[in-house]
Amino acid sequence: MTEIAPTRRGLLAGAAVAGVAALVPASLWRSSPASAQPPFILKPTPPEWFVDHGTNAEMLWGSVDRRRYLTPQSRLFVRNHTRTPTISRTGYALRVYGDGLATPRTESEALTLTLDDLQRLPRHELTAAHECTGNGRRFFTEQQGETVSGTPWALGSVGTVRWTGVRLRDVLRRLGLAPDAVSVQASGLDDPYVSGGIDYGRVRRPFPVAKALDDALLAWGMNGEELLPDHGFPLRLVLPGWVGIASIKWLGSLEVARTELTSPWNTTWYRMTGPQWPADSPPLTVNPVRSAWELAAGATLPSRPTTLTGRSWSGAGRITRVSVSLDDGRSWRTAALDRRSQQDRGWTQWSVRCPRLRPGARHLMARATDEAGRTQPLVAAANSQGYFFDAVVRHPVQVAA
Ligand SMILES: Nc1nc2c(c(=O)[nH]1)N[C@H]1C(S)=C(S)[C@@H](COP(=O)(O)O)O[C@H]1N2
Ligand SMILES: [Mo]
Repeated sequence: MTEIAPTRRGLLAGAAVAGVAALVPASLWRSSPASAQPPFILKPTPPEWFVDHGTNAEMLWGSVDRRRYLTPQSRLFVRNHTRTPTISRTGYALRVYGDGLATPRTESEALTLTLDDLQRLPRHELTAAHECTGNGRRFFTEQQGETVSGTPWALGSVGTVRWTGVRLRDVLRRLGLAPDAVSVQASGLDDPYVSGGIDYGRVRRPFPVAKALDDALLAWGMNGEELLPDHGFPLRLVLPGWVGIASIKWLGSLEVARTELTSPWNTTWYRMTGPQWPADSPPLTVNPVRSAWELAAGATLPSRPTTLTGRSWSGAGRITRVSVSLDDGRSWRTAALDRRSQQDRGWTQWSVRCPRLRPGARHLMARATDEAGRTQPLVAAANSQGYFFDAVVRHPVQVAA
């Protein structure tokens, strides 16, 4: 991969030429029979590392290596609405269109950018937490007795990875943005999503141009490797700090518009819904604060003094404080913050020296505060789709005799 910045002309010329000839093979665009069939996920997901949730796979916190800051791609959770598509690098091109371009283009007139085009732009790397909106969902039921829909994740639909790619603002500035562009819609190349007999079309979600011009990334690499098919090969969008759904995998197109775009992924799903919420609650964006112990649920701890570790993260920036309780919330102490990413978008690793404990069952609890001043609550805000479980999780352990 080259680190040398291309000339402006290089990309523009390439894009313009490709724009005429729509280089994406028709097979990628034809809508396919949409009921997902296994295998949903292509990488190995052995039960020592993952919980199988059908089209999704959850990382087991008990399998996390405390010496490693980054989540290896092989260990990262997978969240698929249908199944991982196999896309070849040679046939691939990103399509960009819409009336928000300086020179408006319809979808059939889209500019197309190959990976080579993108890789000639200034390369950017970013370490950030990556997390599903529904992470922790099962605790709405387990801790709060609430019924919610969706994948019953414990806390394992999260990781911290180092993305490699190009800033979306560098791409949009080169293509030329209309001064009044407001919205960008990203669409994936995976099968259309069908649920309850309704075909919702390709997985897609709009986001503000302001985010596109701030820190959005078009990523082709993770932790120095090329993306695995399950994580979006050959190219995905990354909206750092935002809900996982914002980071569209297998990125097929970007529509740039002068009006607000919508999709079911910001109107029906990924908003707070239920009796407590207004009908026009906004699409979810910045992830909340959460914490996890690097232990399996029900893990056995020695009764002798030991060091326990965990991680906390927030979509809004760095973690400033972590309090832990080793006695079901009766007393709290401050954990040592051991390691975080220099860019402050990744999680913080912490540890606590645990004294000799009485044998038997107990719960560990961890509660973090971020630099935006947000502290994890003891009860998460109820919502029918089980998003944003940010409350302190009661982690069951057994202290050995
Ligand atoms: N095209 C497409 N992009 C997608 C999804 C999908 O199903 N299709 N799932 C989204 C959701 S809900 C999440 S949490 C993240 C998961 O990314 P990962 O599987 O690489 O961990 O991808 C997002 N991007
Ligand atoms: Mo998600």
